[in-house]
Amino acid sequence: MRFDVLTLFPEIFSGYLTQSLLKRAIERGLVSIHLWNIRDWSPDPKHHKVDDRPFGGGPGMVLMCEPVVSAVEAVQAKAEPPGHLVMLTPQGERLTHGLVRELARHPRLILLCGRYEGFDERIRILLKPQEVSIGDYVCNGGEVPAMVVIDTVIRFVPGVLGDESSVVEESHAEPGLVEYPQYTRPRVFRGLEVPEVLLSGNHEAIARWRHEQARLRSKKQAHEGS
Ligand code: 6GU
Repeated sequence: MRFDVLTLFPEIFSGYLTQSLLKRAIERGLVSIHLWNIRDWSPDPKHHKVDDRPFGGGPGMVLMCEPVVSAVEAVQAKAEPPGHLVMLTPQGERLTHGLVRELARHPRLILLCGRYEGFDERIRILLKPQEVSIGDYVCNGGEVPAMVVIDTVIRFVPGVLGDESSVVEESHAEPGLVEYPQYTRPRVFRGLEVPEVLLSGNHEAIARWRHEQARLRSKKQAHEGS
């Protein structure tokens, strides 16, 4: 699966790209990530301007049509297929497990990251992106949300997770049912012991205990969420 990220700050991604799971997926040729600086498509050769003050007044700066539209069109033309365009914006559709799975069906995603006060409205009209938000809060730009999209989507790319079962078994794959508590060594830490059943070797009992714990946790979360 191929991702093309259009951003004003490609360097934000460098640490993330060299992180283990993603790094391994890239090395194995399962995922490729191409970073593009929107500034490179600025029509202004001197200052590489990409934003301007909003017509009608108001705070902040607005990303201009020309560099953004040119950048998206140029990047789409660089490889086949042109890719599914996703605009990261707090006004977008909320990223859920279901939306992640849908996005993962595309062989190529173009992720358009905004900054400042947003995009000129004509960018939406012309490019008709799918607008995606990662939650009910405002980030300073679309870069961290784009990393969230990549991080969640690649888990659905066959072979990316070492253990094929993980994506199914883990939290949120089963709607409303979250993970059970996990323990590793030591058996006692600051007086806190690992539940006896996990040391029993009784796989059936362990499965039952985990299922019950997961149920209790999802119940607790539902109450906290309301
Ligand atoms: Cl996609 N972008 C920004 N700037 N803030 C957000 C977001 C996206 N999703 C939640 N908050």
